[in-house]
Amino acid sequence: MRVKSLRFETVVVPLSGPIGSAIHRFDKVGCVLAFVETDGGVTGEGYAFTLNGARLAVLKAMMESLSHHVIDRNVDDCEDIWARMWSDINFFGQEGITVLGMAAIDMAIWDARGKHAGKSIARLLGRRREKIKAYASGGLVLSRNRDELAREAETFITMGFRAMKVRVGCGDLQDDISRVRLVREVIGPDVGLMIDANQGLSPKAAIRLGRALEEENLLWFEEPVAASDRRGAASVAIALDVPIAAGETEYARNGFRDIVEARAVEILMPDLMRVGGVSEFVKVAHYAELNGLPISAHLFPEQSLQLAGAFSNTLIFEHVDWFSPLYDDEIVIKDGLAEIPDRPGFGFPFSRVALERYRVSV
Ligand code: SMN
Ligand code: MG
Repeated sequence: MRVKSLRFETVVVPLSGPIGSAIHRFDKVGCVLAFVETDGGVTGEGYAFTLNGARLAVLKAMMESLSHHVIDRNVDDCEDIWARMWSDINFFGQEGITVLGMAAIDMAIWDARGKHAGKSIARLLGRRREKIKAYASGGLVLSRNRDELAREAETFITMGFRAMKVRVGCGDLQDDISRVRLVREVIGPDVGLMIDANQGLSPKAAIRLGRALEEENLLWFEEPVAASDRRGAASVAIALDVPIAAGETEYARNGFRDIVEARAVEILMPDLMRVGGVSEFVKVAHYAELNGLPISAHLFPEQSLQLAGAFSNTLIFEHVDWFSPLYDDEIVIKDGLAEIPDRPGFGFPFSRVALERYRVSV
């Protein structure tokens, strides 16, 4: 099945409220959607996104610059297409915007492969499970006050979640501690709780915070320090019992090799666009497994579900509702578990109505 054309659309989707972390502040997400049309009558879909819609034009131009690697190619040659794009971006650098551009195209090709075969991507990769434990990640952020934090934690429980993540790194260690303790009080001892500092702490501050929260029985401590500070992250990992999770800021094989070799991380969190798409996600997931490390995909909830369905070392699934307005289908969460759709490709085609509503020109 050959690719006849590749086209892109840009959308900006408003969130239900602002999201503030130690380093982010956004109230909408902008996406460049990639559509691969094949001579088999199938449309494969993928995307990459930016916070607040910043630099959408750059991202779109990056994708357009890679189109010639895909046109007229058989979608089953996805490994060769990936390798050619990877080689092409070498001159600009194999991280950042270059990798995001490749990733959206690679995702669209895998979606087309699945749709052509009439199989979900989990089935194409080899299925491991039909449901996965989920955690709520789209709230409990620094931009909520204490009342909002408590109410949101309760809402997540009502929605069926049995695990959730709180953002820390507000600049005041005592505040961070009391906000995490407040959420723990609201949800009780049996609901999974993790923290994410979004790179906002020094290694010493991270160790102090981790020690102060030992009693809270956290599932992990995510991105305690700057992603570039591998040595600092390793020192936090040695000092604390709570597992250190990171990887959302790493690009492709090189990034994951570096954090694993530095012993800076105990749970790997590949992000479908920053890792370079499905083709590279597969390699990172297996690399983690060979190193005895669990993974938990970062964002791309509708697509990452298929990956959670395929790899033995998947720990838990990150749920946010930020992108859900783009789809007709919804992620189903019951008793703390997310259902992994058994529909062709990613199983979440973009809604035509949503594309009309959120389309922007860049
Ligand atoms: C996160 C990522 C991107 C924007 C805001 C927050 C967060 C996560 O680190 O893990 O989801
Ligand atoms: Mg994070």
